Amino acid sequence: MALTEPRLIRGACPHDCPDTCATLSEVHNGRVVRFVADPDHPITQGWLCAKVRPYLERVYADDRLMYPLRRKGPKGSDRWERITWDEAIDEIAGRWKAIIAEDGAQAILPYSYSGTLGLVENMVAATRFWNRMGACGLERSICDAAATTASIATIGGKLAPDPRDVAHTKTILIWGHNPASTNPHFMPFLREAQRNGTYVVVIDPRRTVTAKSADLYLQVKPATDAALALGLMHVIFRDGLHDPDWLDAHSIGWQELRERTAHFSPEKVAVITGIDAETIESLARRFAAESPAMIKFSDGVQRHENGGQTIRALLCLPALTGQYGVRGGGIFYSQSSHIVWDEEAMGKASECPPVPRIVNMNRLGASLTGEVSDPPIRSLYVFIANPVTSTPNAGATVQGLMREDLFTVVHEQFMTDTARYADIVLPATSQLERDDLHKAYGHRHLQYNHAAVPPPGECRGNWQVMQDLAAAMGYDDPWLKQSTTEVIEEILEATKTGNTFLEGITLERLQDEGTVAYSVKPDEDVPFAGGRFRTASGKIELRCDAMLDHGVDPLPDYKEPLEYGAERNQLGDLVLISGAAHHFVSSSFGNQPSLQAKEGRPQILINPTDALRLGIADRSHVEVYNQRGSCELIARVTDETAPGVAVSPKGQWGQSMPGKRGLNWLTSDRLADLGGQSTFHSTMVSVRPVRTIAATLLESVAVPAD
Ligand SMILES: Nc1nc2c(c(=O)[nH]1)N[C@H]1C(S)=C(S)[C@@H](COP(=O)(O)OP(=O)(O)OC[C@H]3O[C@@H](n4cnc5c(=O)[nH]c(N)nc54)[C@H](O)[C@@H]3O)O[C@H]1N2
Ligand SMILES: Nc1nc2c(c(=O)[nH]1)N[C@H]1C(S)=C(S)[C@@H](COP(=O)(O)OP(=O)(O)OC[C@H]3O[C@@H](n4cnc5c(=O)[nH]c(N)nc54)[C@H](O)[C@@H]3O)O[C@H]1N2
Ligand code: SF4
Ligand SMILES: [Mo]
Repeated sequence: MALTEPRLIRGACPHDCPDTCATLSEVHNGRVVRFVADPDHPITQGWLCAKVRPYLERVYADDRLMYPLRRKGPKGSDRWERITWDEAIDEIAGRWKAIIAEDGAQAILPYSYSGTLGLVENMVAATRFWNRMGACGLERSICDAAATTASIATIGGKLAPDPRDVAHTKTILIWGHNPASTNPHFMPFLREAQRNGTYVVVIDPRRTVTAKSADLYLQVKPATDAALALGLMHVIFRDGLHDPDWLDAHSIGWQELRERTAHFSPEKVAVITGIDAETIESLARRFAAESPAMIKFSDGVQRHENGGQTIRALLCLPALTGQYGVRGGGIFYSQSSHIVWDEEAMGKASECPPVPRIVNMNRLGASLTGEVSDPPIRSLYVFIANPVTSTPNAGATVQGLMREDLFTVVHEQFMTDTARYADIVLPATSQLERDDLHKAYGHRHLQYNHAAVPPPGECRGNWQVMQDLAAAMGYDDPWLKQSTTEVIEEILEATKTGNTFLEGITLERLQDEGTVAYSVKPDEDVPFAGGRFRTASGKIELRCDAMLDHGVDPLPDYKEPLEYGAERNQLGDLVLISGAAHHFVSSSFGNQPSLQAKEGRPQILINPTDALRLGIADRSHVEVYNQRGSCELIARVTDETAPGVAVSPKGQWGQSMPGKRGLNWLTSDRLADLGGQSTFHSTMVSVRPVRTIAATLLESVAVPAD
């Protein structure tokens, strides 16, 4: 060992971020002493973001979970006793066997999402064992379900250009997306393009960091983007700026779309969106004339009740002027569909019982408290997720977790808001302590992550725990016993069939080189080259009849969310939007002191007009509340947000907030129009000053006794 040290180990950032940075760990005496970016990676380019630069603080944190724990006090009391892995696995398997004997495996719900995006530690661990068991399925719709459904139906998948192609873009609309925080390695390419003349437009209700450096910032009203897109299309059609030949050849339904957009005059759209008519007119003309023109969005813009239709409208716009298939033009959403891991190799579903029923993850609280019955969910297994902090309507989730008859296991790196309510807590490895394979969703590289050091304490990886549980349950399938590298190789080989992007890519190459670029043929480099779409029709479906199956209008349309209008609760008069925090990834890093200090205390941004109306001072404590719950935040009075819109970044942990209630105690768990999508931003709240003890005392003194 000593002879080979210090060693540099290649890895990949595991977090839910499009950049999937290539990392290097320097190991000394069995400990990682330096964790840096790979200087040779074409996208990472030698730097890590503010969140991951101090990664060793996370890996070697004092509060890292090291041993299995069993609850000692009442649920949520945070009192624990240390147990051995054998005890933990025996107890879990014993409880599950009893539940399965009485109610079937449908009463057991695994809940996981995006703590790591690794192929094995996320996707395989979330499928194989649970499929074998026949456990309750999870509809994984908290993040991107509406946009995924809309993209597949409209253009045939999530196929983005190479991020470096922004150099060819003349006009870019960054639409409901904040890459300065959420896709940081796109920013240098954008800046370079902007210096060379690319006109950058940011459309966001919040004047974000990204918006501050735009050439044009449009402070759109929340959830009105479909109307704005239809208004831009109105002008393009009205003024004959569209490309009828391209539309005839490569699209379905452009004449009907044109009729639909006739209802969205700039004047009408101005009233809906808050963007004045002249700006809509001039932006439409610029989008048509200054091409290649591109729309870049990510996942935040869809998180409201009409998120699916919104994405449909955004996808249609570049087609009008034939921007798809043009280098630097079209849509930049996600790279995910370039390589789609072979589902059968991953989950082995064909060898397993059918999934008995499916719970939508956004309805976790509702599902635990009555929405799912006959039988109810009797056991919950949470890993790579922190639903009490990150899932909507957290009050209902906590109510469910408090059920005496629910057996909850949480596999975690830290004692999160969710782990606190567990019956058994299991300690998880970090990315530096296991192998895995990562596929970026913001660029076209595979990254192999080598374990740099052995797991500390008794931490075990997700796939390892699934194997331990499988053995205890008596499942004997060979695919539950494969090593991580065997799993990766099997899935890689199965996915290669019919996917030219994987040509020449082998497990050995991935392990040796760490970063391997997709094998992109020249004619596949720009998505939709030649106007070829991956839809069944081969065209872009501006009118998309597949929408009818979802109960959605086949043409893009604008509707106001019910929570803002028709079903508005009297308790709310401000729209609450809660996008990404700059220094966390969802709730990950929310407990890391240096990042907490940079992010600041949990806050809510309120426009000065609202602050005046509500009697709220800058930096004062406020209670934010609605029909679902309440939480306490620090008010920041700022014109970064518009009147009527409050902004509070996601990810702050409830356990350090008053009443242990975080932001998601407020958020809507209604489902959006497509894909069972979350609707975090379709949330109305009220805000009032918190009556401090001092103020209450003063008032009681001031009231004259009679
Ligand atoms: N630093 C950091 N990076 C992250 C994450 C994080 O938590 N922190 N999360 C990761 C994850 S899980 C995801 S899915 C991606 C998301 O990546 P993004 O989509 O870029 O991030 P969000 O902040 O969720 O949403 C982007 C913007 O949408 C705006 N927005 C909200 N409602 C509307 C609306 O109705 N219209 C318009 N036009 N804009 C609206 C918000 O104000 C926000 O600035 O980021 C990933 N990267
Ligand atoms: N209000 C509001 N809430 C939101 C959003 C929003 O826009 N607004 N965005 C939503 C979005 S886009 C997303 S994707 C979700 C994300 O929601 P989640 O997937 O729940 O993500 P996190 O909250 O970051 O929790 C991930 C947890 O996994 C743990 N973890 C990391 N690696 C491992 C591992 O290898 N093994 C195990 N067992 N655990 C591990 C981390 O410690 C962390 O506690 O949040 C959603 N929540
Ligand atoms: S969170 Fe994103 S930007 Fe930061 S290191 Fe990870 S992949 Fe790179
Ligand atoms: Mo997400």
